[in-house]
Amino acid sequence: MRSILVLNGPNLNLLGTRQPDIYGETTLAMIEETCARHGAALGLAVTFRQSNHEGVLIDAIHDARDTHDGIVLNAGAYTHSSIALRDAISSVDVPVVELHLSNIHAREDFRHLSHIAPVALGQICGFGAHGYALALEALKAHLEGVDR
Ligand code: CA2
Repeated sequence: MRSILVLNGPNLNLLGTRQPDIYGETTLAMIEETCARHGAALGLAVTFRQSNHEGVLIDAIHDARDTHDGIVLNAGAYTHSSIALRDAISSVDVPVVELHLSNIHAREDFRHLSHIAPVALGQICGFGAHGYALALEALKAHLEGVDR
């Protein structure tokens, strides 16, 4: 069974508690449950993690080299600031789907730049929590060679 790491960055532990107009009412625990269930239906084993710390996210990406076939990454605000995260993705041979709950291109200008996008397989944004299921499907299709 293929193994996918779903990795979430800063402040996403607060999902469902504040700013529901932007990020919805779904909590991160609910998203984790959906990922596990949807992943199982797709034949994927899903490991779910969240950290508020850039270095922890970088370590998780490095560790994925030996343990996971793909990564779904919601890097939160580090998306717009972290060249170190971009370099971490470039340094491992693991496909990454960039994920955002909100449509970052329809928000403030500073959210339009993603340092992740140039080194990601693709980007999914604007579909709320459902984006995680879409990202798992995209990774499965990629890993099975459907999109080649
Ligand atoms: O839309 C997304 O998923 C984002 O990655 C979320 C980040 C934001 O900085 C990115 O531009 C887009 C912010 C996550 C903060 O999540 C909160 C959730 C509830 C309450 C406060 C923050």
